[in-house]
Amino acid sequence: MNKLHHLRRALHQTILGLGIALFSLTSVAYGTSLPLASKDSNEIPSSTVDCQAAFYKEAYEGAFATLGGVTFHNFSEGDYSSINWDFGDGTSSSENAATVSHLYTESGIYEVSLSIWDDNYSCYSYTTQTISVTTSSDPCLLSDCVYPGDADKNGKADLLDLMAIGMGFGLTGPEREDPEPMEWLGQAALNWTESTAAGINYKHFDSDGNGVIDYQDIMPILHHYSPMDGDLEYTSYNGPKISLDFEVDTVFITEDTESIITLNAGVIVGAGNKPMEDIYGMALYFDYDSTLTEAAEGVVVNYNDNCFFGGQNEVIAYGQELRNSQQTDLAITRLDGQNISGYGRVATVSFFIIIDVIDGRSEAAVPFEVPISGIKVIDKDGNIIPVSIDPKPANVVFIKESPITRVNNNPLDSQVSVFPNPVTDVINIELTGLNGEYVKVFNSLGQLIRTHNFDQTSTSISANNLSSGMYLLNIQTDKGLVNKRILVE
Ligand SMILES: [Ca+2]
Ligand SMILES: [Ca+2]
Repeated sequence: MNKLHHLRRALHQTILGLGIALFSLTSVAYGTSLPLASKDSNEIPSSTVDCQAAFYKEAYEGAFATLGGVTFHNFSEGDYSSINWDFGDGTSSSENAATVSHLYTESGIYEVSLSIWDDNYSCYSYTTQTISVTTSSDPCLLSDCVYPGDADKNGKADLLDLMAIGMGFGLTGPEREDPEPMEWLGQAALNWTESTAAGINYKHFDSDGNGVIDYQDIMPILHHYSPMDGDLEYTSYNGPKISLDFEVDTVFITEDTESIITLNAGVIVGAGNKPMEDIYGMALYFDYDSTLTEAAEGVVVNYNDNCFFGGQNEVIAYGQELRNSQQTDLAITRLDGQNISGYGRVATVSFFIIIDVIDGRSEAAVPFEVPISGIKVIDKDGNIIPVSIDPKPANVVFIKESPITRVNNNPLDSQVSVFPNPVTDVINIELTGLNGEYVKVFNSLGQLIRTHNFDQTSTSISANNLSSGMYLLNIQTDKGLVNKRILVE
C-alpha cells in the first residue's frame, strides 16, 4: 500500500507539473474476491480467495493523450492466468500485461473493469473504476454533475436531501471518480440505473461517491448545509394534518421559576380520523425566537421510537438547530423502500428557554410562537403527499407573576385600584395622584384582548364580552406601569 501511495502521489505531481487536465489520475481500485458469477456455474469453487484485482490509470503521455489515451497499470495480486479489461466504451482486451493502453475516441465518463481468474476458478476477482475523458477543463460538460449533499438537485444541501438518502438507501452504482465529498463543486459521475419520478438520477444521492447510498452520505449534507427554505407549497387544506403541539399553553413565571425551563412540543402527524397514508419521508422546519433559547443546544429534537414511522433502526430522523436563522429543521425518512401509514406523535421538540430574557421584556405576557414554515411529505418514489397545517402557530405564553409579587414594592400599586374583583359587568379603574394613559387587557393565554384609553384618572371597561377567566391588566400611568390581575366570572 505504501508503495502505491507514493506512486500515486508521484503521478499526481507529474501531472500537475505538466498542467494536463485531461484525467484525474490518482485513484487505485482494489477488488474484493468474490464468488464467481461464472459463465458456467457448475465450476464455482468453494473458495475463491486467492487473488485480488487492482489497477490504476494514467493519462498517456505525448500526443496520444490529447486524443483520450489512457494507460492502465495492472496491480493485481495472486495466481491468476486469465484477465479481461472492459474499457466501458464497448471494447475489451484480454491482454495479460503489466500495462495496457487504450484510446478513447469520444469524451465521456467510462466505467472500466478488470476481471482476473485462473483456469480452475480457484481465484476470481473483479474491480471497477470510473474515468472521465474530456478535452475540457469543465467536467460538468460530461454529465449532470453531482454536488455532494445536494441529492435533489435544487442547488443546496439541507434535510430535503436527507429524505433522498432514505429513498435510495442501500442501492449501489458506479463509484464517482476521485470523489471530493467535502468540496462544493460539481463532480462528473456516471449515471446509475435508477432515477426518481422527477427524473433525478440516484448518483446524486451517493454524496460521498463511494458507490453505495447509506449513512455515510449524510455527512456531506451537514458539511454543506444551508437552512431549509420554501414555504407551504406542498400543503393542501384537505390533507392530513401535521402540527406542533406544546404540552402546556401557559407558563406562569414567579420568583421560584428555574432560570432555564424546558418546553416540550410534540410533532403530531395525522389523526385517528385522518391518518397519513402511504408515506415514506417528511421534512419540515419551524421558526421561533431564538433570543429566548439557550445559546448551545437551545432546541433538541428526539425521535419517538415507538411511533408508526418505525423503530430507530428503520428510519433516519434528524433535527438541525439553526440558531442564527431562528429555525430548526427536521426530517424523518424510512430506509426500506416501503411506504407506511398511521398517525401520532413522531418526535418531541424541546426548547430550552432562558427565563431571565423573558423577565427582561417589558410586556407582562410574552408569547413564544412556533409556526411551521415549510413542509414536504413524500412517498417512496418521491411523489408529494399534500398535508395540511394549522394556520394558527403553536404557542406558549409566559405570564410574569413576579411583578405582581413585587406589587408590595411598587410604590405606585397603592395608587391604583381595580374593582370589583371578581367582576361580572364593568371593571373600574381609579388612580390617585396619577394620570392614566392606557390599559392593556391580556387573557390567560397572553393574548392582547383590547387596549383602552383613560379619561385622566379613571376608566371603566365592560367585561360583558370577556369570557370567564383570569385577565391581566397592564395599566400605564404617567409615572410608570402597574400590573393587576382580575377574575372575570
Ligand atoms: Ca438539495
Ligand atoms: Ca455513499
